[in-house]
Amino acid sequence: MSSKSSSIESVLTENRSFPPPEAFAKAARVGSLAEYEGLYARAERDPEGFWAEQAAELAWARPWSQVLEWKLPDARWFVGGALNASVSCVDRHAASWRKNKAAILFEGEPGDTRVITYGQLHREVCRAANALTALGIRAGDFVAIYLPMIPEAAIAMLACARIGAPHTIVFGGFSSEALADRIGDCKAKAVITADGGWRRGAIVPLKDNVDHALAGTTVEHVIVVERCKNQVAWTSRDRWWHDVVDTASPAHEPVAFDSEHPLFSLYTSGTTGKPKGILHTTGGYLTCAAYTTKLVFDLRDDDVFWCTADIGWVTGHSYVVYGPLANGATVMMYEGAPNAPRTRAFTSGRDPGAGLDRFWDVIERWGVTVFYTAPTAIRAFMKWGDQHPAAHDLSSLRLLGSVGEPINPEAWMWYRKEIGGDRCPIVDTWWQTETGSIMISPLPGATPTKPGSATRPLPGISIDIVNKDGVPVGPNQGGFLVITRPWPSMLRTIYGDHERFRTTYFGEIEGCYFAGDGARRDADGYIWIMGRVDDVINVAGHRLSTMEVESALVSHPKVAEAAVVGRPDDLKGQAIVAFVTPRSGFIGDDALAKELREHVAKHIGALARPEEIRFADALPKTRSGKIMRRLLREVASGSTARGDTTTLEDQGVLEKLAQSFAHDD
Ligand code: 7RM
Repeated sequence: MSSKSSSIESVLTENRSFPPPEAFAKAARVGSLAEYEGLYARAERDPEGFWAEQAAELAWARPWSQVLEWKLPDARWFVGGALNASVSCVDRHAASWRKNKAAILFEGEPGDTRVITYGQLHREVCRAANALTALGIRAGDFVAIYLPMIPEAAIAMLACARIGAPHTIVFGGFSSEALADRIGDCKAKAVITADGGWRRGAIVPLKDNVDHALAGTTVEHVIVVERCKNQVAWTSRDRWWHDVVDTASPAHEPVAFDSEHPLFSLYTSGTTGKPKGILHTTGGYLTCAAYTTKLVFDLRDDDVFWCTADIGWVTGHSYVVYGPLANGATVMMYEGAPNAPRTRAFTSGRDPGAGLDRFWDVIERWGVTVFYTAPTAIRAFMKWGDQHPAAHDLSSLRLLGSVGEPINPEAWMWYRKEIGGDRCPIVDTWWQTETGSIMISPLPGATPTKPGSATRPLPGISIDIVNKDGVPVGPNQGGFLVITRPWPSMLRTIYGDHERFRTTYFGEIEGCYFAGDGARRDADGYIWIMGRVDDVINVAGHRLSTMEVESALVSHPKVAEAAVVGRPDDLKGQAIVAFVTPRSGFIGDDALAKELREHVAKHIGALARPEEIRFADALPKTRSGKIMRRLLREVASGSTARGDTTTLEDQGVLEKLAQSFAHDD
């Protein structure tokens, strides 16, 4: 083990000896549905008063003079206020009894571990801030971060925030072209990367990718964390993190920035090929990240919160770094793949197994109490088999979360039973990169859940479901999900394209924010997200949501996962093609295909019976678990043009699917 690691047991014992939880929340834990409704009503009556109360939980250097200035589509929150995000996330805890509390529990894919207390995090963030400043990075300069899930990722983000340099994180699984596009778009002055990162036992060559991406860019400096000790090329703009950060002073006087100072931009794909740089600002974003973490996950000082998202995704921004740290919580950070075993060097020579239980192993060894992951991961776990979680003691868990796509009821039930042991509430949280923080979610212990529904909006969030004229639709009628009032963590613009921002989000439905999702609200006021409105197939003049057909398929006991697309069809306009991954132990043969076609016909109607069923071991997905239907459409229609595949997690999957098509036909 490296000298940086310390024993897990000692940290957890330390945690238990701290004083009981205190002062997390003035808007305390919500204990019942009536209490939720009361809080919701209060926020509706006085939204600005409500949000001011939430913002007051942060450390402000200068109070705001006005809560909100709103001129659709432009919002300014906490106008005149000034703060430094890293002070709320780090300094105030480091200056309290939490200084020796673990902020980050880290496990690398090989099995190496580190524990970083709030006191240590403070010193590291200060060092990194000093190092960036010494290199000439100033407030307003963009810094690109291209790192694996290692503590330096959080440290780099907070150091950028500390000096007012907005960060743009590019997911480590993205190619050098994707990185170059994003660096070029935000005109980043520096890149923080690593020599490599571990993924399924292999090294992702991050530094090499950066080198390829940098030709003809504005980047002046590259800071490289030594992680895998793989060989890297070196130029005059490169610096080792340990040379510039470890040697810098651990003291740094933070400057306060305007509440509307940009905190970060994060690229997300849109309907056109060009990714959108979603811009978030400081006061409003941090207010909501902190508020929603407190409300939805109800974190206490003895919790270990594990949000499995990579920091390259907005979920990692809000629920690995800004939200939990603003609350003084302990977060778990794991570098690698969910199906990678530790190496023998870290299992005291014991057989590490195949690694299909890695997440449960992490939960057990670190005592994770709150676990937040994506339905796609849950369906993978189902596919790998129940014996893997069953082999571990998961009794430390008290709350489970889901995010990224609608969770099918079967996966929900499996999650509840096999992982939560029927004991843990599940929070199904709906939100977007654009919303910055959770908008719709049950509150544990207050909102009765229904499998597959994100339930009701959080206090302060005004949601409606409307038709294209903006008229609210009735119960159980499908419509567009909109947010009818501004909220502090709303995106402020698409970087460099304010007009696209206006038309995309405020130009579709008069007077409100258009999320791009279809949804319905049931008679109890529960919201059911139906998926992106552009994922619609038209079969013989009937509009079908791909989601609907997929839900029917995954309700079949032999199906682990399904993706449905339309293929041009001379007769019907579009024909339904379903890509299906069977659950372990079942074979995708003609008999199963027939069974599934009938199953869908029975559940939805003959109209929805898939024309064709294609079995595949895996579906092409983004890292956050969103099935890339566009690619499947291309495969299904026999086209070889692939367009932009930079967000695809595993390029191999696509090759396989295309081949299976060519050979089977
Ligand atoms: C956090 C995140 C946003 C899109 C969104 C939805 C889908 C996310 C849920 C969900 C149903 C959920 N940001 N989505 N969460 N659909 N239930 N709980 O995923 O910008 O990457 O994606 O994801 O379609 O519009 S994101």
